Amino acid sequence: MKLFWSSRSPFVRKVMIVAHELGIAERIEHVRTVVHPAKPNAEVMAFHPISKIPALISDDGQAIYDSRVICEYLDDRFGKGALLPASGPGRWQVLTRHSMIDALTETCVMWNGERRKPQELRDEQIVAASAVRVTSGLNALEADIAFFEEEGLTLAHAAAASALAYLDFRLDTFAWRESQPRLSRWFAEFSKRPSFVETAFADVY
Ligand SMILES: N[C@@H](CCC(=O)N[C@@H](CS)C(=O)NCC(=O)O)C(=O)O
Repeated sequence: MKLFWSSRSPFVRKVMIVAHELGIAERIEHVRTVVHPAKPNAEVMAFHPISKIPALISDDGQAIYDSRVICEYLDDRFGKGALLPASGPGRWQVLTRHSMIDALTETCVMWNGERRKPQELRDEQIVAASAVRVTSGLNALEADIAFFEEEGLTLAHAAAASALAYLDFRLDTFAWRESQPRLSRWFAEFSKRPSFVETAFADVY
């Protein structure tokens, strides 16, 4: 399999955490990729028409995206569904949490992009609203912490770890740990997992 990959992307990292947890990380060839909203990447667009990463090319040549679909594909194909219940309320719980955390991550990516703009181009309303949304998402995770502490590993756990790591990577002045103490402790524990250590962010590609 090939993965359009970057060491800076929280969505790529989530997929690779899942791949490590499933023991299949070495079966995924990284295609180092640079993407930017202002510069659609023709190589990626040949597989993902909107030029987003991650995008996976399966062994039989099928393009699979976005990150949620890739995670579910890997779990189904290699994990026998270990990271997502097959049916029942538990399935919708994991899928809904995963979606919320992805929305939180998207907000962090947008926030980081806005923050880095020169002051005359920066929209301070977007910056302020991003902080409100992210705080609200983290509050929801803190309120829901029993799920993360007590359930076995799910796709939502991988998504949460990647989202929190991205905050440290790109938005480290946003101090969330004091107001989310249980989430902070859960994240500190998760950070010891080899799947997390092996997928560290780097400002390279
Ligand atoms: N919902 C998508 C989001 C992917 C996404 O936004 N990826 C960013 C990199 S972190 C990207 O491809 N940005 C390039 C662009 O927006 O053109 C997923 O979960 O895969």
